[in-house]
Parts: sequence; structure tokens; C-alpha cells
Amino acid sequence: VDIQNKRLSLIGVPTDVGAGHRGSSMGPEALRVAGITQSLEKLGLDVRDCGNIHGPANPWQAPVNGYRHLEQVIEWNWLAHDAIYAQLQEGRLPVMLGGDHCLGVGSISAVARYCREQQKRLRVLWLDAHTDFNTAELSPTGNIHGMPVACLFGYGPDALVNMSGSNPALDADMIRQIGIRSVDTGEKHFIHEADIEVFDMRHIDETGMRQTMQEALYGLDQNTHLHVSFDVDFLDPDIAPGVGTTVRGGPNYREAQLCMEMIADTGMMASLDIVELNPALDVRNLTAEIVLDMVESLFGQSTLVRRNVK
Ligand code: B3U
Ligand code: MN
Ligand code: MN
Repeated sequence: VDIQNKRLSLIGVPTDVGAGHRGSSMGPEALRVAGITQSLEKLGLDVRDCGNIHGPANPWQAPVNGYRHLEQVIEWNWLAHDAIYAQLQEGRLPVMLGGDHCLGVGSISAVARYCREQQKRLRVLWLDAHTDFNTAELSPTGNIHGMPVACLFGYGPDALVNMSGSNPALDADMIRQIGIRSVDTGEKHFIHEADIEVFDMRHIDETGMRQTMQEALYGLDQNTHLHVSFDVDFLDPDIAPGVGTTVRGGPNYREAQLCMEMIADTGMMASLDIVELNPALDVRNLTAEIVLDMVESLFGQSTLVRRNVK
């Protein structure tokens, strides 16, 4: 795998305005404390830490018209969008350190905008326990971190659905969801209607992670921009307790690591989100350390010298 010449930019986006728990705003610093820069430099990558973006505080209010903190979520997403787009334009690989998953809108909108301009195909891998396909009407909570995929498909507030400059930002052939095991009732029918390919935990159990990833990565070509949106609650809570919405029955350490290694083997990942890490719910920064193991695998860390990787 050619990891040489990869120039990375870490962008901290300390939000919890989209979540139902406070604390994911401490995620970027927890990843730095665990040593994310050093881990990536050890792999031979050029790492620029852009520091944290500064945005509005969390007013900690109840949902209004089905959305919690909509105004703050929009503002943070624009800030994330602009910062990520700027790094892409410099030819760097943006790594967004969240923050909660509402930021998937800004991040993926920036990537979609960039791909449109560069005439690149886009493939998004959404690693998550949840499909995040709620709308104000469907959501049981009003928390916007449960809605980013719906927004990217054109269902949601105007400011969020239009952020990429083209609505919808994504269509069904551009995204694969992996690790899914918690979907709300309305969301379940809606995601089915949208025809999104979902590799849920049953699929992973029945076919294995290797087969699942072969299917999810099928059809990439040299002109594809591969974006990975890694919600830390993708991982089983036994290994990653430091998230707001744990769901039992997720990928274990080895399955998750294989998932990351197979993504690395493509050599095509061109942008990454790491979201929902919540140090306030973690134990001795253990989840941050597990996330770093996964990120090292994503960037090509392997036990042996790999040959003829296809
Ligand atoms: N589906 C629930 C729970 C949830 C979604 N994403 C996260 N939690 N992190 C909701 O609130 O929409
Ligand atoms: Mn999510
Ligand atoms: Mn999730």
C-alpha cells in the first residue's frame, strides 16, 4: 500500500450540540492525548494538526420543531465544511476529529463539493451502529446526530441539505453502511425506501467481515474518492465504552481491525471522520486508544510486509 506522499490534516471540531449527551466535544483532545499525531507519523505520514475550530457553545435546550440546537448545528457544520474543503483543495487528506456525528453533514458536503469539481466519483463508508437516517418527524429524540445521512439525501433543514452546493449531496449508489444494529421504526422504512445498501450485524455474522468488506468496497476505481465516516459506536461497547449511545453486539476488536485493514488495502481513502468519542463516558482514555489502533490500521499499519494487495 502506498502510504508515502500522504499528507494529512487533523481538524478538531469539538461539538456535542447534535448529541443527547454532553462530552463528545472533548473528543479531539482525547485523541491528541492518546497520541494520534505520533501514531500517524510513525507510519511515515506527514501530519499537520490544524488545531480546533471554534464555534457556538452548547445551550443545552430541548428540541424545537423536532430539532435540537438546529442553529448551532448549522453554524458548526459550515465551519467544519469550510475547514475540510480548504484542506482538500491543498491536496491534503482531512481527518476530522469530532465532535458528534451531526458533523457528517458538513464534512461529507465538503467532500461531495470537492468531488463534483474534480469530477471524481465518491464512495462513502458509514461505519456506525446507527443508520442516522432520521428526520424531524421520524426522530424519537430530535438529536441531529441521528439525522446526517437523511440530510445528505435531501431530507432535512434547508441549510443542511444544501451545504454541498447540490441537493441531494449523495445518492444511494454512493454510500455503504456497515455495522448497523439500531434503527428506529420510522427510520427503518425510510432507509429501505431510499434503497441504501446496509450491511447490518446480521450480514456480518452470517458472511463474515471479509466478505462484507469485499462487497462494500466493490466497484471502486482509480477515479474514486473514498470517504470513511467512523462513528466510534460502530465498535462493540466491550472494547469502546466511551460513546454516548452504546449498542451491544458490534464488531469486536479483530473484526473491526480487519475492516480497517481492508479499507487501507484499497489505498484509496481520501478523507476520514472520527466522531462520537466521548471522554466523559470513557475509562482512562481506553476508547481513544482503541480508536487509535483502528486508525493506524486504516492508514496501513500491518503485522507483515504486504505484497500484491488487491
Ligand atoms: N436513532 C437514535 C439514536 C442515535 C442515532 N445516532 C446516534 N444515536 N448516535 C436517534 O436519536 O436518532
Ligand atoms: Mn452516527
Ligand atoms: Mn452511532
